[in-house]
Formats: sequence, structure tokens, C-alpha cells
Amino acid sequence: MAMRWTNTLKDREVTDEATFLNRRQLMAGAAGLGLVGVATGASAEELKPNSFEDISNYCNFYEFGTAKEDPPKYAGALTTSPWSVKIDGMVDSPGDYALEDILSKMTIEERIYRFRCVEAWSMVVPWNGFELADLLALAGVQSSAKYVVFETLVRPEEMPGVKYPVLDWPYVEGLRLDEAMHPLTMMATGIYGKDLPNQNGAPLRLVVPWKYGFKSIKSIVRITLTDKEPATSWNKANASEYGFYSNVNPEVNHPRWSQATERQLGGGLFAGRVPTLKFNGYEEDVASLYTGMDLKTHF
Ligand SMILES: Nc1nc2c(c(=O)[nH]1)N[C@H]1C(S)=C(S)[C@@H](COP(=O)(O)O)O[C@H]1N2
Ligand SMILES: [Mo]
Repeated sequence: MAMRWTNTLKDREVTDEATFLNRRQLMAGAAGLGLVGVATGASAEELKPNSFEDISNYCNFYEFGTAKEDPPKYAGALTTSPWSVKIDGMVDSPGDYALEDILSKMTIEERIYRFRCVEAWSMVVPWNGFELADLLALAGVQSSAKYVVFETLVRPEEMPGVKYPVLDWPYVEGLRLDEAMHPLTMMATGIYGKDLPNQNGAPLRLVVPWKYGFKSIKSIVRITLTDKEPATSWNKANASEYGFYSNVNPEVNHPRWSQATERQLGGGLFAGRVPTLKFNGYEEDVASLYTGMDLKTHF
């Protein structure tokens, strides 16, 4: 099956590291994924990532404060080495996995994905990382498992935001197992070929490009396989506004604002809003995961 993971974007004004993006790299990335028929012709060339500065200076990482500029200001204090991830629950090999051991077994690829926050802004990010499925295979997922739960570090000495009860710390997110195993779902370790800036979730964060940004949990220290849908942080904070699925969907509005359009970061002062795409443009790849589900109920 041909999988399209770089999608057509409308041309727009960006002051990005344009030289970084060239067709050859995209094609190489596609070939590395064993994908055929992707990124051909205009679509690949039109996909322009936001600048490193855009991506690393406008962040949501509430453990460091709730303003967009708080994480860039405060996350530098986060100690990201040594780092380990506890993988437990319904796996054959539970334990604490040292990050360097994980990385020695993974193939780091580049994936240029759209990223759409539930707040209705968006950007395009050239991630580096590996497929979550490969990490789960290391631990050996048992047949009873149906969901994957992720947890972020809580370290009050380095995270000024966790003294406020904005969310029920630790930040928790979850995916259904088939969503977690989908080849688009990745664990990011970098952007623009550089280590992930702390404010973007160093040293390891989830990226699920067809879901609202808050599903893409940062600075992960624990992954648990379970057979029950987990309680996730935003859903616990406000279940009527943030569903477990949170697939990008222009037809289902947030109770307090429309999701039909989005503001593209880096578009300049007078840039208009652009229509939001169902599943953030990845409909062809992921719609089959939700066959028969009412996406208005399971928002
Ligand atoms: N641990 C943790 N992960 C998090 C968040 C957070 O506050 N804490 N914010 C989420 C939200 S709302 C978004 S939009 C993205 C933002 O990622 P970025 O700052 O790298 O763009 O991270 C998500 N992951
Ligand atoms: Mo978000």
C-alpha cells in the first residue's frame, strides 16, 4: 500500500531553513521507509517546514509554565541525561530501558509532518526519530494489550510549572494499540537533524500527526501496556472539551471555538487562516482505523 506521509501544503511565506528541504532528501526518506509512490512531483516540493526558531520558541509544555514562551525560557534547566524509560504492564520484557540502549537499536529517520494544536494553530515540523512500533517490539507486546499509556517526567526542582495544579501531574496520554502501532506514529528525538530542544520534549516525545497536538506527549519516562482505556490528563481536566481520540476533525468544533480553520505559524502578520484537513491531511493513511466509529461521539 502506498503511504503518503508528506502531504501537499499550500505555498506560503516562511523564513525557514529552506536549503534543508530538498526533494532528494524527501525521496531518500521515502525510500528508507519502503514506501512507493510518495512525495512525487509537486507535493513534496511544496511542503515547507517551519523554521527551527518558530518550532522551538512557540511551545506548549505546561510543566514549565502555561505561556508559549515559558518552555523556551525555563526548559533549558531540564536534565535529559541520563534518561531511561520504564516499559511495563502487558509486555514480555518489562523494565527500565536506558535511552542509549533504545537508540542503539533504532533507526533514526526524518519525517516531515503537519502538526495541529487543538487551539487551532499549526506548523510543519521536520522530526527525527523512529517508529513507536519498533520500540514496542523491543519490549514484546502481549496479546491481551489493547492500549498504550505514556507518562511525562515530574521533577519539581527543574519544572517550575508542576507546582501549579493546572493538570493532574504527571502528564498522561494514551493511544489505542492499533494507533500506537501505525507506521505514522513516531517517537521523536530531534528536529532539523539536531537533538530535540528541551522545550519540544527532549529527549524523547511522542508524535501522532493526525491527532491534536496534546496527544503528542513530551519527555516520556514511562510506557505502559494495558487492556483498559486510560484516563488521560486533558480528558480528566475537561472531558467535554478533550476526548480520548482527539483526531483532527474540521467537522467537530471545540465547544468554545471552531476547528474548521487554523492559523499557520510563520505565515506573517497578515496571513489568513487555512482550512483544517480531516485527520490533519492523513485521512488516506488512518481513516481505516476508525471504520464504523461515530467521530462526533468519539471526538
Ligand atoms: N508533557 C507534556 N506534553 C505535552 C504538552 C504539555 O504541556 N506537557 N503540551 C501538548 C500540547 S497542547 C501541544 S500543542 C504540543 C506542543 O508541542 P511543541 O511545543 O513541540 O510544538 O505538546 C503536547 N505535549
Ligand atoms: Mo496543543
